[in-house]
Amino acid sequence: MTESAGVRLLLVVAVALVDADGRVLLAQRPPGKQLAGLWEFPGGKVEPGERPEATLIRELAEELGITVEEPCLAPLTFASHAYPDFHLLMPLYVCRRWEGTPRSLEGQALRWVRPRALRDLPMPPADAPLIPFLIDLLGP
Ligand code: 9L3
Ligand code: MG
Repeated sequence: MTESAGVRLLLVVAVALVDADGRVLLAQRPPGKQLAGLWEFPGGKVEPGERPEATLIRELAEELGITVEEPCLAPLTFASHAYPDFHLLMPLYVCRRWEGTPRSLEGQALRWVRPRALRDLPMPPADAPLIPFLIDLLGP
């Protein structure tokens, strides 16, 4: 979190993992966490001094047990949302190649869904506006 002129900016990176059928992996935020129950693109906070791609590689290993090589992370777009107490800025990457099978290592439910079906899942306010970009890229 950085502070400037009273605005707190939180940089979070997220990724659309895309399987061979064009489905995308969503993770459900576990009970007890902020925004519990909502379905999000996997990712997390960028630590001070960390490159965003390194954050994603770290988070994907910690949360899903998969290994991603940096060249497989393609930037797609940015999301942003102003919460009452901070402003979230969230680049979204796309990744189609990884090693291992994503599994829940932090108690989060996981689902593979077609981009069109993302509209039926309750998502955090930063994530929902990303759906049209994925439909453009992957089809419905
Ligand atoms: N967040 C929103 N969408 C996402 C991710 C990975 C994170 N796809 C939001 C939820 C929290 C903040 O970013 O407000 C930090 O996330 P976390 O560290 O609590 O997972
Ligand atoms: Mg996370």
